[in-house]
Amino acid sequence: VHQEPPAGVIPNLTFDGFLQHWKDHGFKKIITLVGAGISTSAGIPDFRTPGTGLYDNLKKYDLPHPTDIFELDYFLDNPKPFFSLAKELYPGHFTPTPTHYFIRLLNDKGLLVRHYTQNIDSLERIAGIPEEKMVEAHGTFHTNHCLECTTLYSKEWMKDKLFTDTLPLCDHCGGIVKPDIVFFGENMPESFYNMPTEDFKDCDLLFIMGTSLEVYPFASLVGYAEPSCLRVLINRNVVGKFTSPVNKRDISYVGDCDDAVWKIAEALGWTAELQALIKKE
Ligand code: CNA
Repeated sequence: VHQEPPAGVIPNLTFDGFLQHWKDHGFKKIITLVGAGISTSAGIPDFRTPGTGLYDNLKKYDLPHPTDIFELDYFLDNPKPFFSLAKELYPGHFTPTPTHYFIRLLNDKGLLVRHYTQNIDSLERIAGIPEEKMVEAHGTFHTNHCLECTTLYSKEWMKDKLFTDTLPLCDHCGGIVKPDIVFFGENMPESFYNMPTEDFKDCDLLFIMGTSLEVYPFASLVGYAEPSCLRVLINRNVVGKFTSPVNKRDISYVGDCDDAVWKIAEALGWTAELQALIKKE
């Protein structure tokens, strides 16, 4: 017996259809999943964009494989490439993008359940997204630990070492001190494992922005969305499973994050508020 596939969660599964639905019916519980692509317009390169991505620009460090820069074993042998990259990416030199402020605006309007980020640039903190609303899945530069004796070091302590090109060695045991950035094979923060089940209950809109969805387990978060949750991918290229022929709830906006958020703001009459947030900060 031929069965019609069930209708989509909104009548028109296009970006315009999504904007129309938001205007007519609203969304109540929004989650954002983001990656390096939301920060490229701030001047921070992503990993995988050919040519400008960091993986294509690590040649000067002479790594056997570009991803070695985030491998713990490699780091213990040769920490210099990571520290010179850390210096390049160090928070404080960059300004958040319209996309960061759009997410802040979602929070100000009481719509943001949680912001899950793979980024380590701290731009969401600078944009004013409250710490308790975030899961910084790949860690931050805000804290540092000695890998030998686990002594905690401040951001200022590490910054001083980085910017004087001094290898950060523990004052107590001489072990190497590493920013709490999650390396391959290291555990993610507890919140990454504890929060999603509750967060995704009744979530009606999931934004996936500026990520290649190639890094697991982060990428598996898209699977937590219930069938009734609309998933909107905003990325320069289509990634993940957003090409299903029996799609009922996925929308892809292929283009720049900032362009997309300005379009959303315009459709909802939020342009002035978004501009004001950007100017104020
Ligand atoms: P990625 O694998 O480099 O993918 C980035 C994606 O964003 C690609 O699909 C790009 O096409 C897309 N993209 C780039 N610019 C834009 C834009 N302006 N608008 C829309 N799409 C865009 O990066 P992921 O975050 O997916 O990979 C996960 C890694 C990257 C995480 O572990 C991060 O820690 C790491 N990373 C973070 C930063 C940062 O903190 N800003 C920078 C570089 C790498």
